[in-house]
Amino acid sequence: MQRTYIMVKPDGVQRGLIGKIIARIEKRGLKIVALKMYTITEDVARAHYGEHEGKPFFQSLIDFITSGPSVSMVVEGKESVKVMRSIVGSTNPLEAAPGTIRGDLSLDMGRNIIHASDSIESANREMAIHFDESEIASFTRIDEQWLYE
Ligand code: IDP
Ligand code: MG
Repeated sequence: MQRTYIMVKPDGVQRGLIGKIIARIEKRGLKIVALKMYTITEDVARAHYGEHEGKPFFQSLIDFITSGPSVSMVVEGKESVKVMRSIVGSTNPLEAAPGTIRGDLSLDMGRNIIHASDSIESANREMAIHFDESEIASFTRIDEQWLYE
């Protein structure tokens, strides 16, 4: 099974959307195997968004992501990277399809409430930034035999 890294960003936390977002992930059948809330430090934020260093929005992105608590998760399941990117929707909420998290719950590129890793390589890199391996649980959900053939 594949793992991906998900973050409810500070705007999602402030707007009281943690539960709604987690419910969508769980309902799809994906399994949350790690979860914690903390305020990301500047160093962690720069490592997490390293690929965007030098872009015009980089500093405001760092300021925003460190501005308050966010919720970090590891989500596991069949093709979880691809499935989570499709549940999350396009980066620009104005282009995100209705039914996606961003398309239903946000309006602005800089306030798009959730992060999801864009590849298996990014997922592995981001999980290692935010979690120790010992913080990631290994268990079977009781509905797994009905989720997978
Ligand atoms: P993603 O979150 O859909 O993977 P990325 O291109 O990796 O999108 O960008 C990371 C985050 O940086 C986005 O979620 C968004 O919050 C912010 N961002 C990306 N491009 C812009 C921009 O052009 N203006 C403002 N913020 C941006
Ligand atoms: Mg990205």
